[in-house]
Formats: sequence, structure tokens, C-alpha cells
Amino acid sequence: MLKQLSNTPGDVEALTPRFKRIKRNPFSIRNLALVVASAGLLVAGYGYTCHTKLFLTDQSLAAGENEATASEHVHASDPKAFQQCAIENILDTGLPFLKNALPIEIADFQDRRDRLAAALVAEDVDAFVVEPGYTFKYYGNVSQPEWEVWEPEERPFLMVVRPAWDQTTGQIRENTTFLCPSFEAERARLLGMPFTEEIQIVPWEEHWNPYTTLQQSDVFMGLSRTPRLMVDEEMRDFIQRGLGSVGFDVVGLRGRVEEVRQIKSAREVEILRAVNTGTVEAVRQMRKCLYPGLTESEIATVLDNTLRAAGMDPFFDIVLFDENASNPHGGTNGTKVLDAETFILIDVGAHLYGYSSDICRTFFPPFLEKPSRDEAPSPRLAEKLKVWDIVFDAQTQSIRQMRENMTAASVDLAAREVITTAGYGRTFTHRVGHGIGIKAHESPYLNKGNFNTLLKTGMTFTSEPGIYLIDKFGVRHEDILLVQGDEEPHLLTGSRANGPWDP
Ligand SMILES: *[C@@H]1O[C@H](CO)[C@@H](O)[C@H](O)[C@H]1NC(C)=O
Ligand SMILES: *[C@@H]1O[C@H](CO)[C@@H](O)[C@H](O)[C@H]1NC(C)=O
Ligand SMILES: *[C@@H]1O[C@H](CO)[C@@H](O)[C@H](O)[C@H]1NC(C)=O
Ligand SMILES: *[C@@H]1O[C@H](CO)[C@@H](O)[C@H](O)[C@H]1NC(C)=O
Ligand SMILES: CC(=O)N[C@H]1CO[C@H](CO)[C@@H](O)[C@@H]1O
Repeated sequence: MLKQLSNTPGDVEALTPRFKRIKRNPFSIRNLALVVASAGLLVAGYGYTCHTKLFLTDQSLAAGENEATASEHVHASDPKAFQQCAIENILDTGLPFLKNALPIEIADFQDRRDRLAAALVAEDVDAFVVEPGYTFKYYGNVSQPEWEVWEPEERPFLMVVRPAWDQTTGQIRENTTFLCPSFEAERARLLGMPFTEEIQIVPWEEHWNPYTTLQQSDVFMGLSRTPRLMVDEEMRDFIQRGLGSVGFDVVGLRGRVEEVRQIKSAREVEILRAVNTGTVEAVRQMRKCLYPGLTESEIATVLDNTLRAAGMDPFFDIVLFDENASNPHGGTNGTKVLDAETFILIDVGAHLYGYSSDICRTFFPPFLEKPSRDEAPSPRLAEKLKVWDIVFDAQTQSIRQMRENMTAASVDLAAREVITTAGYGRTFTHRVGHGIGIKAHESPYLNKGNFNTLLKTGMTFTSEPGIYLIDKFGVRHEDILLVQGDEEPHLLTGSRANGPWDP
């Protein structure tokens, strides 16, 4: 019975498509009614019972009945009922966290390239060169698989961004050209990259040297020195060497140019807030439906489908019980079975409009009763409670350091001091966090050696200290923060955990 769920959407996926419609505009009362009606169909159609079923009708909505007053779905009894309960719970929230997120527009891409152009001038570089990948996606909306479906190929297709002076405003603007295999030029145009005018292409024939073609094009005409190119960190080595071999002065990613992507716009922040808050909410709503006997894999599958039902696209999901969580990134096979005193660690990420969430919660299942104040918990439980609090305090201290001009190292060291003072220093085995954006892991990296990087307003980070006790359990809390000048950073995960029974 329990084996029915697979690691992939599989059979349970059949339940989710009917919720897809809410992706477009989940906020009108009409759509909310549709969602509720769908949930109703689901219950009726499949005949599963959720212990306390919320079922709003159009009339009750029209009468202004508040769905929050209805009791919520509690733990289920089999994997399908578990999933149904989790999906209904997340939909019953009305998905308010999605409300302020809007997709990135052409003007945003334009603005990024203009900021890049200004950074190139500041770094005394004549052009930035990047091939399809995350950075190309950031500036030109094409990822590596969107350009090369089968495998990364050997023919260079490069975006070349140069600074130009706008005669009327005197400002630095971008001027972008693509070096493209001649026979692929039309395909490059068909990508519909975010430019307001027709893209400029320098084509190269199969038997030409593409780097010489670029060098002799009008792109670098009128330059009084050997063109200095900055290549992105994802640029493959043979292309860098090719550029160097024909006489370009090639330098690596650094300084102001790297900072362009690190500093998020208001629109990016709202997407990050939406997807990270929504991911935490999915964990919370799923948790209410847990029952003894579920495996780590079954929970991961249901959490993935809960995220999908809420319009997000999960891309990693680590669910670990007790001693299996002493490896921060897991590695065990997902078969461990849930029991009342199991400490559940979930680290999960999803995408929304191309941006990542990356959050972690550690908690007890809802069917473990919280010990009352006057009753001493068992030593096993007491240790879990103590470690949970230490990691929480460590996270609090690291967050306090997330202000403009603090070093990346200081954020890590603040968390590490709490954990070390508590006697668990050697069990906090990884850095405290990293930047987050279109990738879950982006620079700058918050490790205790990174004294050279200063935090800037607009950077977004994880804070994720942990304690890992081999053969016992692991605890990690992870939230997302936005650096805001000298103020406390803003939380982009809605709310931090309140305790092991309220993650
Ligand atoms: C960027 O690409 C995605 C597909 O990966 C597409 O959905 C989106 O509309 C594109 N954005 C713009 C502004 O062209
Ligand atoms: C961009 O550079 C090209 C040369 O590669 C030039 O022909 C074109 O006029 C420039 N466009 C702007 C807007 O500066
Ligand atoms: C999972 O790993 C455990 C040992 O850690 C092993 O006993 C069990 O057979 C494995 N299960 C599967 C389905 O591979
Ligand atoms: C950070 O340092 C820069 C450069 O020294 C300064 O202009 C800025 O005001 C500082 N920010 C804060 C919040 O102190
Ligand atoms: C360290 C480790 O592998 N611990 C356990 C993880 O879960 C599996 C399945 O229950 C156990 O067999 C392992 O001992």
C-alpha cells in the first residue's frame, strides 16, 4: 500500500492538473471558487475522506464566510489521502504569497544590460562575453538547454555586450551583438530574446575561425587598444583560449560586473519572496497531514506535488529522518519510516518565474504530543529540543550581521560562535549560507574565510546553520534574507520557525 507512490509525479500527478488553471490568476474570487470546486470534485471523485473537510461553496464565499474559520485538514491515513490533504490545505490558504510576484519583462533585461555596461566601464573592460547558461539567461533569457537541447555543443554562440554612450542623455547604455554560427542565425532570431529591436548578429561560417571573425567585425572597430574582454564564470575553457589565441586580452569575472547579478531589483525580490514564502507554506500545510509509517520518499513526492498545485516547480527536495539527517545533503535511500519522535529535516527548493527557493525546516510530526511544562521530556527528546534552540539562536545571530558593508565572513562567524559556545562547534560542518536568485546557490558565499566580500543593499542570502550528530539526528533552519542598508535584513520567507511543533 505504502509502495504505491513513486519518486516521480506518477500516479498522483493525475490529481494535480486540474489545479493548473489557478497558475494564471489565482486571486480572483471566481478562480478561488473554481479551486474550491475542484477540491470538492477531487474528494467526491476519489472518495477519500479527510478527517475535517473544508468545503466552501460559491454561496458561502459570496456570503463572505472566511475560510480560515473552518477547521483545517489533519493527518490522513494512506499516501493518496495524505497528498489530497496537503494539496487542499495549500489551496485553502488562497495562495496569498503569490500575489505580488510578476514575471521579468523586456525592460528589466534591458536595465540589467545597461547596469552591466556601466560596470564594464568601471572595470575598464571593453566587452562582456557569455555563452548560453545561467548568466546568459539573466541578461538574454536563454539557458544552455534552451539553446542546445541535446548537449552543450562545440560551436561558439556568444553574447557580446559593450558599453556605448547615449548621445542625448550622456548615460552609458548597452550595445549587444551575437557571434553566431551562420546557419544558426535564423534560429537565434527565433529565440525571441528580450530586445526591443532586431538583434545584431556577426555570423561565422563552418570553415572560419569564429574568434578571428569577431575580432575583425565592426564590433571592435575604432578601439584604440587591444580589446579587453571579460568572460563569464560559466564560459568554457576552449572558448576563452580561442579568444586569447587571436589576440584578445581576456580577463575573468570580477568586481562590479559580478555585483550586477548579485544585487536584486524590486521585481526579483518579490519573486524570491513569493517562491520562498510559498515553499515554507507548502511544508507547513503538508506537515499537518503526516501520519506514522510514511517514508522519507513518500513525503518528498507529496511535498513536490503540493508545490506544483500551488503553481511552483520543485527542483530538489531532501527529506531526512533522524540519523539520516546527519549528512547535511542526505545520500540515504529514502526508505526510513516516520515515527512519533522522528526529527524530520526537509530542505526543499522550487522555481517561480525562473527564480529559486531554498528553505529548510526541522520539526516533529503533529501526532507527537508536545510535552507539558511540568513534565520532563525523555533524554532523547530533550537533546533534540536543545539542539533545535541552539541552531535557531545561531541563525538569529547570523541574520543580525546581514547589513551593508559587513563582511560575508562575519555572518558565518556569528552563527558559528553560538554553536561553538554551546559545545557543538565541530558538528557545524558547512558554511552558513550563500546568495540566491536564478540559481539556488549564487555568489557571494557566506563562509568564515570570506573577508574580502562586503554585503550590499539588494543582495539576497540564505542563513542556514546546522548541527549534525552522527547516528542521532541533524537540525538545520534555513530562511532567506534581503540586505537593507543598516537596518535588520528583510525576511523573504514569510515567517521563521516558531519551534519544533510550529515550523
Ligand atoms: C523568458 O523565457 C521564458 C521561457 O524560458 C519565457 O516564459 C518568458 O516569457 C521570457 N521572457 C521574456 C521577457 O521574453
Ligand atoms: C552598436 O554597435 C554597432 C557596431 O557593432 C553599431 O553599428 C551600432 O550603431 C551601435 N548601436 C548603438 C545604439 O550604439
Ligand atoms: C535502503 O538502505 C538500507 C541500508 O541503509 C537497506 O537496508 C535497504 O534495503 C535499502 N532499501 C532499498 C529499497 O534500497
Ligand atoms: C557602506 O560603505 C560605502 C562606501 O564606504 C558608504 O558609501 C555607505 O554609506 C556605507 N553604507 C552604510 C549603510 O554604512
Ligand atoms: C546513516 C543511515 O544510513 N541511516 C539510516 C537511514 O535510513 C535507512 C532506512 O531506514 C536505515 O537503514 C539507515 O540505517
